[in-house]
Amino acid sequence: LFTEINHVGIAVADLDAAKEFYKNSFDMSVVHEETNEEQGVREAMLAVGDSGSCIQLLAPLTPESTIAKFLDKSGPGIQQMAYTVEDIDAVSATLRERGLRLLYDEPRRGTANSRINFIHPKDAGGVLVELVEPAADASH
Ligand code: V0V
Repeated sequence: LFTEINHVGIAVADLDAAKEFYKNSFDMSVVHEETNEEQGVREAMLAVGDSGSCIQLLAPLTPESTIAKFLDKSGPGIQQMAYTVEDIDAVSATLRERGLRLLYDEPRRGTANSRINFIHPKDAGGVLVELVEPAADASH
């Protein structure tokens, strides 16, 4: 169903401070950064060496946003596990057939113009699982 781990998403209060920490502590640098108003986040992708794996730092845009709520409840830390899929519509249909709830009826726009949806954490063992169908021209 899933072809690889796309990224692990980490909630942070301050994106710039988190980027500094990852740079200074782990020599990890930003390969992509954007603001996603619909998702209420500023996000930065950081590459793990040349592996193609990334972590995604997620900072809240507003106090009502999903990430702000997560920070209030759980504090900073891992918020989501994102898998790459080739065809998000087909994978979503399969998951629904298997009785899992997806958060959105139709995929929404994610990082670098990917198409994304989420499995409710209550249906996935307490893990917020994100499905990512990368844009055709994207490297991740
Ligand atoms: C909430 N819960 C979680 C969780 N968030 N469990 C594991 N991981 C998380 N991240 C649990 C929570 O402890 C509750 O369990 C229960 O789910 C209901 O949570 P809640 O506090 O009432 O929170 P809600 O219902 O307001 O929101 C939860 C959901 C929300 C998952 C529906 O976070 C959401 O819509 N997430 C999808 C969008 C998103 O995460 N966007 C930001 C990333 P108990 O206490 O009842 O047992 S944007 C992104 O990833 C982008 C742009 C990208 O990758 O491209």
